[in-house]
Amino acid sequence: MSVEGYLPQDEHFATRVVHSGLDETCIPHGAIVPPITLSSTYRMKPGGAWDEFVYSRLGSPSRLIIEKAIAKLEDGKYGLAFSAGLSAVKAATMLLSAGDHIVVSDDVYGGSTTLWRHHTERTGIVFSYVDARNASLIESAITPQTKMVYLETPSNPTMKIADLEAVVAVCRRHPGIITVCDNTFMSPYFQRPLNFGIDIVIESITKYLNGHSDVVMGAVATNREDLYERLKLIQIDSGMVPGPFDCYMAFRGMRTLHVRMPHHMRGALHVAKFLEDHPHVERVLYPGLESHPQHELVKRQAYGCSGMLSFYIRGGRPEAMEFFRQLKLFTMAGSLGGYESLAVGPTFSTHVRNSKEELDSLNITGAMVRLSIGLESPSDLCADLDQALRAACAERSEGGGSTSAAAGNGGSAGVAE
Ligand code: P1T
Repeated sequence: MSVEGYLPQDEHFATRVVHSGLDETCIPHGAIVPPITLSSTYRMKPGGAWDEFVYSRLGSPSRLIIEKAIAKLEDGKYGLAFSAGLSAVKAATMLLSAGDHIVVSDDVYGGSTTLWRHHTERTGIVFSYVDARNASLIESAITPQTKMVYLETPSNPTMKIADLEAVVAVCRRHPGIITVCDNTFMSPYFQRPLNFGIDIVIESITKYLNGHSDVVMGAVATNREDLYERLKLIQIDSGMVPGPFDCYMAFRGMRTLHVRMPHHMRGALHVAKFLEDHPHVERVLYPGLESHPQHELVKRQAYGCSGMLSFYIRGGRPEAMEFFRQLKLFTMAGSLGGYESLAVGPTFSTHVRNSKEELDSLNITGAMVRLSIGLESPSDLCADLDQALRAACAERSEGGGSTSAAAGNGGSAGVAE
């Protein structure tokens, strides 16, 4: 289903979601649903050779299914599944060696920067963070040692958009640079970066691809055989592989990606417009809104926008904390992309280990709220946000600025039911 004004959706995408991944190797006995193959090891033939599978870390029928499906959904030739989204992030940077330089968009998932700062930098890989909204800043940061440019678009949680075509054009002027794009916030339903010449796409399957908040898993997809071969070795040599049950669950969740995503967008747009007009909201960040500074760009490179949005509550951290306490339908929790709506403050969740200076420079403040809009009725979500905002902000201004412990304990003072 195409969204007006955005790239026209591939009319065969839904069929790929429903059918990709399966062949006779993986579904014996004519079963429609693939079995979960639990075996950790596989029998050798009498001569000492193996058939397709050897040992589960190296590959298993359950994993192969999802890897084939991911490749198809990303418009790629190759897919690889990992034990977590962060394992896929780790695998991409394991392509680099000591002395190599990587240019990263300045606002990426805090877990990715934590991984790099605590575990990757000391291996001798040098990181530069730049505002990837401007491709020329990326170009200025490139040195003879630069081997990778790493993007997240939209970024988590400030929703900045990188111009995929422009970044790829810059990198092609510097042969040897591998371009990577974390596509988790969009999912392949709304954005397929390989079509813009990006070399490696990363997905946290945990999010939209699985869609049910009950699996942690990641993936990479690529069109480049050389990168696939290297990433495959990293995958099997590091052991960052998902188990068969998780593969089954994620594959099952993935089959309805095209049904869920338009509803996430519809809900998020409804909520974003509602928040934009709300007296207790300072600013809304949603690329699907006309007011988003890069709305035209996102329409040129995506098929729509997902259910992810952020906003700044009028006031500061105390108002935000009271707002979280007052929510009834939204659950205060990290993660995203499930059928249920979640709300979280990046400063105490996704970016809890980033420095204050870094958060300040990215405008990730205590007043920032990030929402993952689920599949509930949008009007019910707006009603919940409205009552929580009014309770948090109106009550504080009436009460002279002190947080109401009574309301936090479930009292109803100032809450419009
Ligand atoms: O949690 P895991 O499956 O390892 O995925 C890591 C990851 C990678 N990339 C992006 C853009 C992400 O948002 C994440 C995980 N993010 C959250 C848990 C979160 O609440 O934002």
